[in-house]
Order: sequence, then structure tokens, then C-alpha cells
Amino acid sequence: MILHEKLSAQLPAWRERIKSLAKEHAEVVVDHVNIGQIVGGMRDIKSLLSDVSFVDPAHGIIFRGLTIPELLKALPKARASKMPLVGGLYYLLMIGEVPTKEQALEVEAEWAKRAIVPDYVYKMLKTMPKETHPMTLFSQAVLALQNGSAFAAKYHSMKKDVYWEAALEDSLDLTAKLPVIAAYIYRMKYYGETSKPKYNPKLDYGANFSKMMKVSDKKGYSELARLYFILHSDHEAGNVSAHTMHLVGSALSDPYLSFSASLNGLAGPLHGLANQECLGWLLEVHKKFGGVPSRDDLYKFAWDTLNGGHVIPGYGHAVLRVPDPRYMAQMEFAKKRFPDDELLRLADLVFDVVPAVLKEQGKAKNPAPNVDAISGTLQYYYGVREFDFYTVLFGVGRALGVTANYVWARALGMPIERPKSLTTKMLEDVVAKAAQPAA
Ligand code: CMX
Repeated sequence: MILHEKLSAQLPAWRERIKSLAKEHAEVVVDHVNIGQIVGGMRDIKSLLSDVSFVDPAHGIIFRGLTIPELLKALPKARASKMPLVGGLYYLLMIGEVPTKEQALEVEAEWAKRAIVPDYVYKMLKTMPKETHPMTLFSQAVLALQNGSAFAAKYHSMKKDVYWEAALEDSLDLTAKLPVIAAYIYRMKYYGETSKPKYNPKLDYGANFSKMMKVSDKKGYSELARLYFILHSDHEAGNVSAHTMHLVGSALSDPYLSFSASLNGLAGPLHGLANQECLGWLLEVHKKFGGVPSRDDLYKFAWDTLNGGHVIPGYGHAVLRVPDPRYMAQMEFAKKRFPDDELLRLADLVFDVVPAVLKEQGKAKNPAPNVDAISGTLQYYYGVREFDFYTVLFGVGRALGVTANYVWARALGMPIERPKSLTTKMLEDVVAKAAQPAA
């Protein structure tokens, strides 16, 4: 298997680098921690290690050294498509090199072999109450698959230096099955269909997802699926879904246990659920004005949102200080394909007006759009209009990044995570001591 071969060739050198950092340079100070960070969600503390991706405030996400425009250009494309093969992206995240088309297709072929979901998982999903949130169903299905974990089965018999091999097996199995499960949940929940989706080995990951979702591909949903999964795959290691995967995995919980937990974090309104809020806001504007409003009307509406004590969804970012390149890539995709769509024209007008409003308000450190400002608009155009399903789509994409990180964490022997907590009194004592004049 290509990923196994390429990974094992790199491991000795990587292990040496980590060993050297841990043994010879363990005392070198990287960052200081202040009380604001301790009571503020550990914001910005440099304390995680990942080589899979890095968020640069000025360039956005950098996957294995490539910005989004570079990545979209460099990765091998799917057949008759302008978008990269998702298998090529997975290769890049895992191995750190741009694959050839053959190498990307090898990953796609692995997925095609493994995209079979056991019957009991479908049965379990069918017995859940109808109103169950699709993210709950998705996470439950992943947890149910844990039964087949190679990592869990081999745990007692394998040595630590080969944990990554079982982790890779599980990661390939898991990522292969996710689009099948997601499409099943979609058809079952919103259309009452319970036939099992079939993965066609002649098609790539994106085209399979489009077919299994039964979204008309006339307009090109396969292309969007490829782009969407690639853009949502990773956003360095500290966001909730990535960090949860890493934390749970550090207890040597297998990839299924870890990813189910990661999805539960993604399901939170401050994380993956934000995309549906953004589309909701756009539709509200559209409804109120009966179409695309004038600049002045939109300006006033944006101020009304702020004055009502709400944030403008899809704008601002904790790390980025420029328009999110994931937003820009989706906007470019949409403008090429459906420039006259009313909702898209509205999203574009929002991009013109809202940053100025946020600047005037003077609070947001970054008044520019983030990924969520546009992703729902694209799904809506292609006919996926069930907002609460959007986070499931995010989850299929996010699995690619977090499983790559999981495999590397096991390969490099990352230990169990155990930060230290302090009491409020201890922090107050630290403050009192800092306030004392120097002797
Ligand atoms: N509308 C109104 N106010 C905003 C704002 C927005 N879009 N973005 C930031 N602000 C406000 C914050 O609420 C904060 O106000 P207070 O000082 O009153 O608490 C102030 O500006 C400073 O915030 P910040 O440091 O610029 O931003 P944070 O790192 O605290 O938060 C984020 C980042 C994304 C949560 C925030 O910009 C926001 O709430 N945006 C809207 C929701 C959204 O789009 N979420 C999707 C995030 C996508 C992702 O994380 O990938």
C-alpha cells in the first residue's frame, strides 16, 4: 500500500528529529503563558505539534507547505474535472509530498475497496428517532464502526513502534466509509430512503459522494464535493475537532473512538455549526428585502444585527487577518459556475459592505469573511438545503486531516496529554506575588 510504504520510509528520520528536540532541547522556552490565556480558553498558547497544516494569519491555511491556491493547482485532477482528487489531498496530508496522478488514484482505489458499511450500522441508524440530529447519527455510526478497529484488536499484541500501521489501516477504512454513511443519513433523514448507498469503484471520492447523495450532478455537485472536502480537511491542530481527536487519541483510544469524539466537538455551535447560521442570515436578508437589497439597505441591516447584540455570522477569525482563502476559493468556484445566482450576488454584496461596517464598529480584529460565510450558499445552490446536514459534510472533510494527524502522532510516539490545572486561589496568589515590589 502506497501510504504505508512512503510513511515507513520517512519514519526513521522524523523519529530522530523528535528525539533530538525532546532529549537535547527540552528546556528551550517556546512561549509564555499568562492568566488571560488560562481563563481564556488557552488562546494562542503554542503547545501543540503538527506538521500536517499551519494557519498563517496572512496566508490562511497552509497544507504541508502549500497555500490553498498552490494546492488546488498542484494536486492531480479528477477525470474531466478542474478539481483535485480527494485521494491526492489525503496523500499530501499523510506523506507531505504532492502525489503523481497514479499515487492519488492508488489512495482512491484503497477507498473503493474499503467503502463497505456493515449491516448493523444501517440498522442502528434506522432505529433512531426521526428527529435525531444528523451529527448525532454520524457520530453514533462512527462509534458503532469501532467494533472493526484494527488498532483496538491488535493493541495487546503489537509493539509501540508499529501502532501507526494499525492506525493507518483504521484511518483508511474510516475515511472510506464516511461518505457512504453521510449519504445514507441524508437520504434516510430527509427523503425516508433506507436503501444502502453503493460506492462505484470506477468513480472518485467526490463523484461517489455526489451519486450517493442523489444530488443532480448536471450542475456539477461532484466538483463542489471535491473542493469542499479538501478545504475543510484541516486547520492546524488547536481547533476543537482537531484537538479533540489528538487528545482522545493520546490515551491510545483507536481512530474510531477518537473521531467520534472529534465529531461531537464539531457539532458545537461555536465550531462546525456556524455555516448554517451564515446561510440563515443571508436568507433572512433575502426574505426581508425580497431579493438583493441596495448597499444602503444592507449597510443598515448589518448595523441592526450588531445593535441587536448579535455577531455577523461568517465574518471575523481568531487567527486570520485577511479574507479566508477557503472563502475566496469557494467564491471563485461559484462565480465561474453560477455568477447570476441571487444568493451568490447577495453574498458578494455582503463581502463589499460588512467588512466596512465591522471596521466602523471597531471591535473585530479581522473584519473579513471566513470559510462559513459562503459554504452554505454553494450547497444551497446545488440543492442540499437541509441546513442541519451541513456539519456532517464538514465532518467528512475534517476526517482527512485529523486521521493524518492521528497516524503521525502514533508514528512519533506522542505521549498521553496531561496539562496542569490550577485553582482560582492559586492564580490570585500569582497575581498578588506579581504586584509586590521587588525586594
Ligand atoms: N460580528 C460582530 N462582532 C464580531 C465579529 C462579527 N462577525 N467578529 C468579532 N466580533 C467581536 C467579538 O464578538 C469581540 O467582541 P467582544 O470584545 O465584545 O467580546 C470582538 O469583536 C473581538 O473579537 P476577535 O478577537 O476579533 O474575534 P475572536 O477571536 O474573539 O472570535 C470568531 C472569532 C470567529 C468567533 C468571531 O469573529 C465571530 O463570532 N464571528 C462570527 C461567527 C462566525 O463566523 N463563526 C465561524 C468561525 C469559523 C472558524 O472558526 O473557522
